[in-house]
Amino acid sequence: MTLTSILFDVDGTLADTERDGHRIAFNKAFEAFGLDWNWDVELYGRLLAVTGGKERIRHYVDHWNKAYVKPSDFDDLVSQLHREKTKYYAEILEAGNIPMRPGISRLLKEAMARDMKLAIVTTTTPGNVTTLLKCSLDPDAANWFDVIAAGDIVPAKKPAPDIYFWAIERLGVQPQACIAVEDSENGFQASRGAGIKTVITVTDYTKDQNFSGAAAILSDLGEPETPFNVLQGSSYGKRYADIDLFERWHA
Ligand code: XBP
Ligand code: MG
Repeated sequence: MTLTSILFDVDGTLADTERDGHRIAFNKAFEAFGLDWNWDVELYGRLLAVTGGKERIRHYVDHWNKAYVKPSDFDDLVSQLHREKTKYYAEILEAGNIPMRPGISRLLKEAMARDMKLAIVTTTTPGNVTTLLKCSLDPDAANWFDVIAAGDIVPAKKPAPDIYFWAIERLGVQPQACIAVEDSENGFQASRGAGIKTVITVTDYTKDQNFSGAAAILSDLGEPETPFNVLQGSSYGKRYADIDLFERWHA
């Protein structure tokens, strides 16, 4: 089957958002609510095992802060904390501090020039996606995508495949016509669970995770002047990922 569609994860894949974006925003929200919780770089890496910010806060309280006595309205508190966190995260993006990863802008433009279908498939809050695209890619970049699948639209977040199933149904394509780009084991399990071939671009947080069965594992998508490192799979003699290379991985 011909490759018609590329599906992109957001956090860790489009941009390295977690350590200096989401993590900082969570900590600011905790401080604003008078909580002495602080997620350092190492702890946050462990908390990334759970996708979704609200889910991550609950997981932290249940597993890492057992001394904390939950108030009766704890669910409300989680929602409020997460809203506050989302506000701070937008401020960080608007300050222009989170660039796109190498090759993302170039590959998206090449895919559009070839009339391919593009989708975003993420567990993050929808507003985070549009703000990131606007601030770090292009003012109009949200319109580059045929489908944006984000946040709570499916109850079961990655590693469940549900968000990928939702996205390909909206795109109107078969999984065999797609490639996904992911950075994490949770994301890879989701895309693979939906039957979609997946290329991995690792981050510092995910480089030691298990990606066996991926079409390729790369440092990043690379640029002509700053080539990628191929950690697993073949680059067919190429120095950066373009649509031709995606077609070879897909074949
Ligand atoms: C990554 C996530 C998200 C973010 C935080 O998603 O798990 O939860 O860490 O965003 P992906 P929210 O890699 O699928 O893009 O606080 O908005 O959930
Ligand atoms: Mg990710």
